[in-house]
Amino acid sequence: MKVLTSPKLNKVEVTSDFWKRYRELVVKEVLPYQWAVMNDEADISIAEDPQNNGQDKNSHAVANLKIAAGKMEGHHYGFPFQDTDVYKWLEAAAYSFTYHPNEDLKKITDELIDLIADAQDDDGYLSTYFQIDAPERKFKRLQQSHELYTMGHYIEAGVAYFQTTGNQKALDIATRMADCIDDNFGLEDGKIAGIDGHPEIELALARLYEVTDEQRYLDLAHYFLNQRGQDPDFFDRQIEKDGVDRDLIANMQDFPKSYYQNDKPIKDQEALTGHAVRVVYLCTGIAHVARLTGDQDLLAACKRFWNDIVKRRMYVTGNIGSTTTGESFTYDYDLPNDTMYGETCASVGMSFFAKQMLGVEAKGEYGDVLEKELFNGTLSGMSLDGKHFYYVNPLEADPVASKGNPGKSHVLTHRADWFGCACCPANLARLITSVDRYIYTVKGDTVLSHQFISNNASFENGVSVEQTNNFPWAGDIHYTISNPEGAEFSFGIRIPGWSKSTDIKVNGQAADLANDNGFVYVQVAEGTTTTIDLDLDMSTKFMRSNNRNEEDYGQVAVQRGPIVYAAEQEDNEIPLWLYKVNTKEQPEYHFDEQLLDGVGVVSVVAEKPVLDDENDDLYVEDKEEKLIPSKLTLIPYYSWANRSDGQMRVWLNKQ
Ligand code: FUB
Ligand code: ZN
Repeated sequence: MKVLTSPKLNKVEVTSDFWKRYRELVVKEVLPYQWAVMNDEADISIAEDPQNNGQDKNSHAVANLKIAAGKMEGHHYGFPFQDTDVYKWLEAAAYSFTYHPNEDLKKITDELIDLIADAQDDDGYLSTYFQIDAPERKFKRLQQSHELYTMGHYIEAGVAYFQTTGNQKALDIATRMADCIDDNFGLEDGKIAGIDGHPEIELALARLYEVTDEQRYLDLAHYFLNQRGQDPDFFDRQIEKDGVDRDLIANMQDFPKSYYQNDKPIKDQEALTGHAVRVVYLCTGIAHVARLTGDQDLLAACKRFWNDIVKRRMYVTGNIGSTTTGESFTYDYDLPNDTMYGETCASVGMSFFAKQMLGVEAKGEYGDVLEKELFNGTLSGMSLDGKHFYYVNPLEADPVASKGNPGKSHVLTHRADWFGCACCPANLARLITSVDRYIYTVKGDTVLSHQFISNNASFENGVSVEQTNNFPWAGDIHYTISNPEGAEFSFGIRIPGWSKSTDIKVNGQAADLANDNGFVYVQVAEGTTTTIDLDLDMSTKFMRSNNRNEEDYGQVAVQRGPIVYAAEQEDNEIPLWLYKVNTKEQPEYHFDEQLLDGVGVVSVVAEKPVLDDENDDLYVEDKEEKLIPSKLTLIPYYSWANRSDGQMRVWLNKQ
């Protein structure tokens, strides 16, 4: 008798031109460049590091591992979490093998696994700063040490490397690390009843559990989530013992407990605040563990925290983190555009969170935000040549302001070669090389197609899905779904929040499908081939912000499909703040193949006053302004700062 099985995803081959360009760029430029930088072999300048971390030209990240492995002499250099640059890079490389096998790179990564194994202590511990220069302080200053954060990043890389190459050693390093952490942390006598100041280990252990099926790892992830906020003085007591004047990262102890999300237990937190990347990594772990364990408190918490971020603290581009002070969230609706932070890692982390929320429940909003991040807030973190990066992603920038106002010096108007704290570049690389994992979510007998990224997907039960489109530039999306011998299943397609009218045809016939929480569903029976054609509303829209947000009141942002647009000095006469957009006139749109590697360009009708003379008085009585008809040319936000150094604005004054 034939056993019919539910669909389980096997492989997703990305065929989207947009994403293929980025994914090949990572293989050809980004990975070799970052490897050279981490080996101190690249001729780079990191003098403009907005974090002003007092670094020299070198990363030293690979050298730290060599020293820990006894293959080189010297001291550790860089942040205590410098190892994570290498691990994120390794994870990015691991995913790249699924679409671009590369023997030369594989030789490097296999050798890197060997090096990491050699650097690992016998008990599974691995954090090169402590191994090289402060063994007596292991696990003694967890607020700042990033030891579990660092090992968490390796665990993620090890899992990915094992999954894509079958390298058992890569996974063994990860399980030995997890065992070490399990031996040292927990509520049992003799263990440390503590947590790490930077969440990451939770989401990493959940991933490790999924590949090993080892319950202890899920329990440990659950422990770290439950323990957070149970003992708010834990870090202070450790610091007292370790020595108050011995900060591993200057002044980190001055931040409040909420900065580390350690002021209250997760179940009692209304919203999370503090450091933005910490928040979204924590939320990713909460959602993942909630799904795996069914913990109702965690389920409720991740929905609460999602709502708070998305409804009150997120920029129109998906960026998060309103202030450079502590790279943090501030308060609801505080979304300044020119002093903001919007760290690339925070948008990458928000993508992780959205992916996990899609696993928790089939709600289109999660796919909407994931899409917003993928096409805007994350991609802006890298230049089109793959060798320059943004840490801070502003929505308004002016080189004169960045140079002249210390409060804006963290806002760069061109991307940097590298950073003293280089968390973002490889984080973005691993997101791009794994974007195939962000297209579908399978839940029981339902396959959710939530991202419009052309691909060929195959499932273990013989089901295949071909998705073709020219997204994000065109809104016609086509699916061919064959189900030769699998069980009947439900195929859910996200209807994006921005598409106000969507035509759907099933097998060539117009279909009136109910929108259920942002998805429409088509049943796919055994032995059938089903075609679905979607026509999304790609009209260019003027967006406004909730008017509780003071910064954007009276202004509009331009969006077409998922792409948020920006005006740049390169295309428009400055100052950009003088333009007043006429929102009653429909913007023009065309695709320019030659510009910025091929982008959609929008032109909006505007008016602007004549620029006052430098010798005019600073203040004069207000009179009706004479406005001159004008136009503003806009390019996708993600592609800004790839030409000359100049002003940029997303939010534009409205007539
Ligand atoms: O603390 C480790 C990483 O460095 C964080 O995730 C980033 O925000 C940067 O501060
Ligand atoms: Zn970062």
